[in-house]
Amino acid sequence: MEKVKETAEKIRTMEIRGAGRIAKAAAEAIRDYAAELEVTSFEEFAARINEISSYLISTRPTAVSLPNAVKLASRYSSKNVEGARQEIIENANLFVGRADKALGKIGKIGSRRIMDGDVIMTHCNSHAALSIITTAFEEGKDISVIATESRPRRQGLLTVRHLNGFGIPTTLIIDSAVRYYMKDVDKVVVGADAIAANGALVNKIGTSQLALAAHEARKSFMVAAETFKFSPSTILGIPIEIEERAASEVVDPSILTELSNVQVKNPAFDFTPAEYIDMIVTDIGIIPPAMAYTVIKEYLGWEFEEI
Ligand code: RUB
Repeated sequence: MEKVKETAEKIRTMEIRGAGRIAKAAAEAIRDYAAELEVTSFEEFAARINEISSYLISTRPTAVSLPNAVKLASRYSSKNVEGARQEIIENANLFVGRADKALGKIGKIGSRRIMDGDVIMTHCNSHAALSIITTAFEEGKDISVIATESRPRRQGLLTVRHLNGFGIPTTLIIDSAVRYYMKDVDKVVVGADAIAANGALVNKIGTSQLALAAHEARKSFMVAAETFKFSPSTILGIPIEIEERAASEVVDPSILTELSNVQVKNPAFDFTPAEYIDMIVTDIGIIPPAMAYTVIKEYLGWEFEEI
């Protein structure tokens, strides 16, 4: 239990962050918990796995990769403890292996759409988006990147550090400079925390303004998303919850004590409508946003009663 709590805390405090890494960490936590779980009955085993699954899912509400990973990892059909334990270990390992492979596939497929000389704008810190950019560069394409700072947590600093490590020429800008620089951009490449059944994208707050500016300037807007970022519950009409984070991430709380009429809002993600998205690069190929429903039904293998 202690190890799961540690992982959950790291996800909550964003020491582990980014939808893909959150998913992998949760699958590994369930696997390790199941492997060491000491119980006296199968019913107790099932109840403890359920409890730990809900606990992990509660850490961050928006990234659908988290409940998807937990569901895929904690599946079992055996009706005895040892059988179920082995199934969970195997399913969790399968998920982690597939997640790692998916990043490579997205990089390979997406990089084919990056041309020599392209200037790419990206937002926040997405390993899927970075996989496309670094693969294109390693293929010998002469590209450069404009990366947003991504207030308030400044994940853009992680992105520029990553790109610098590859030797990719990179410009760091503040979020409000996105439209100003769009004229210099050829393609926007961003990641995903969730993709709804109607093809709408949920990603770091500010993503929709990149999409809007790209649309206005007729620049291509590409999303990099593993299939486990697609949201099954949106088929049933359950909306994706946007995480609201602490005001202290935006402004020093001592300033607010003097300003009794002021409140701070800090949504961590926003929605980009499907019509602003040119393509979604997934591990099963490039798809239009209109195919989101098919991905959920065909590739996530979700049954309606399971949702
Ligand atoms: C991170 C974020 C990323 C997606 C995709 O938000 O919005 O773009 O999670 O990342 P936060 P990846 O920092 O709040 O977790 O492609 O690495 O899964």
